[in-house]
Amino acid sequence: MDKVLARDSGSAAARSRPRAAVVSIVAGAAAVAATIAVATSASAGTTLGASAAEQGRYFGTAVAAFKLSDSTYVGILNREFNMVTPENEMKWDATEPSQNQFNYTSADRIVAHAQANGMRVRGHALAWYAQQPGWAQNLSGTALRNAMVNHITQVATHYKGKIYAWDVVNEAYADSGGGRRDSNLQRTGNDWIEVAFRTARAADPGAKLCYNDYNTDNWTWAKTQGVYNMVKDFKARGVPIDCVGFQSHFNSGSPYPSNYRTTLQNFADLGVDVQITELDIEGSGSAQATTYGNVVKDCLAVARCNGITVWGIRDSDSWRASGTPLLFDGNGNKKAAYTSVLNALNAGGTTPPTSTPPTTTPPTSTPPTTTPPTSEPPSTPPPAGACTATLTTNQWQGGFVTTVRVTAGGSPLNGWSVSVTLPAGSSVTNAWSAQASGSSGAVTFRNVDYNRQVGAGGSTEFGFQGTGTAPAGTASCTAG
Ligand code: G2I
Repeated sequence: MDKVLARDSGSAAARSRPRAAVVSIVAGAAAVAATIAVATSASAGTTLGASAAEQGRYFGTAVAAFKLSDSTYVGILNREFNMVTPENEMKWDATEPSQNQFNYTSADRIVAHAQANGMRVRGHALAWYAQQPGWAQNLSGTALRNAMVNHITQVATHYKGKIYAWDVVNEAYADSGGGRRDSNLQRTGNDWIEVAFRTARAADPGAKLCYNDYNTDNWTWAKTQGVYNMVKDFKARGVPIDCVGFQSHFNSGSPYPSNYRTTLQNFADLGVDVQITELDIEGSGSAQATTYGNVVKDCLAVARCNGITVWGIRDSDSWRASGTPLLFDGNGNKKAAYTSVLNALNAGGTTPPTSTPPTTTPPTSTPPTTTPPTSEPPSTPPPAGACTATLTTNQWQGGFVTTVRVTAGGSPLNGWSVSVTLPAGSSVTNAWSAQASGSSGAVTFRNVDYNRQVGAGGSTEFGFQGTGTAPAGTASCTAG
């Protein structure tokens, strides 16, 4: 039997693809689609998505909604990829063309296509100096700051529970010098980026929140260092950031650097996931193929590299079409670069992924520093059962996000665990602010370091995401 991946990345895809390995069952009145992996012969993957899933990663592409009626395009998309990024449809000018009037038609189409085909979605992008609607370009100061917060809240809420990771802020650093890029958003105050992240976390606590940029691939570049220092500062101060996106648009002017893996690893060592978000490599033939293979190997070598997204399917779909930077030619044929990527994925054998869900920081508290590592547990542990857990669920066809509030009784908690029972056919694909044991049936979630202690009568939250039907509204909580 093929590996059934219970890891964060690629698990949904592993269950839904390759087609031969999957049976889809539509169950129950809620018409919730549950997917079950069944026995199949063991073999290396034959598609990008399946092979990436074997390594616990995803393989994605940018998608344009208007191309979803192109059968060649959709054929490749559905066969090869298990993550999609709307290329333009979730940008500010697309989703809020007039202030406070939202239009999700094109973006919803992509999300629906992804969900119907077992793919996940990277949201791109909530706050960016470019592709702003005209009305936003004309705002400044508090009016622009408020408009940004409203935009993030509305869009992230609309897609709550449907987004694997959001590019919360895109391209906020200057091309040289290591400082911030000047923009109308930057001129609202240097804290605009962290405000964007806190706003996104409040709206969709289940999505990983990423900072995304280009020319941050070479470790020695000032821009890379600037972004690195921002992420380090955010982690130190509890600003909710989960991941960094490396666009990785490579060409002769901005080549693949030999220290790329070092860059990915150094960012990961800050305690964030890393994702290659917009990969394209100009060129052709074996040179292009070799570079593509190297990028894949670098991601596989870094445990917190969750996956790779290429910025389009065929060369003709690319924003740099004349540079033929993608994996399929204009006719949809696989290029040498495709084979190189597939081989590198199938060779695998490097660093297993680390499951790294959003590390939800309660909005009003700054956790670890307030908990001295040497603090003694209470000499008399609180009695078992001295806590309660309540579930809040957002269910959609085929999946759910559940948020769990753990509330201490009359005694403080020094450690807690919550058990839930999932309906048959459902499984947990990731969890945040808690460590999950098991992924189906009875699943137990244990506190992580920062939320181990809960004061008498106080509470803390964690969450998990899954496929199938969410557990019903009760769970048992155990102290200790
Ligand atoms: O520029 C490459 C990428 C760099 N990182 C951020 C990405 O969001 C960006 O993607 C590109 C899209 O591939 C292009 O398709 O972003 C461009 C600017 O938003 C996109 O181009 C725009 C054109 O500039 C517009 O004139 C056009 O209306 O595409 C729009 C929709 O086709």
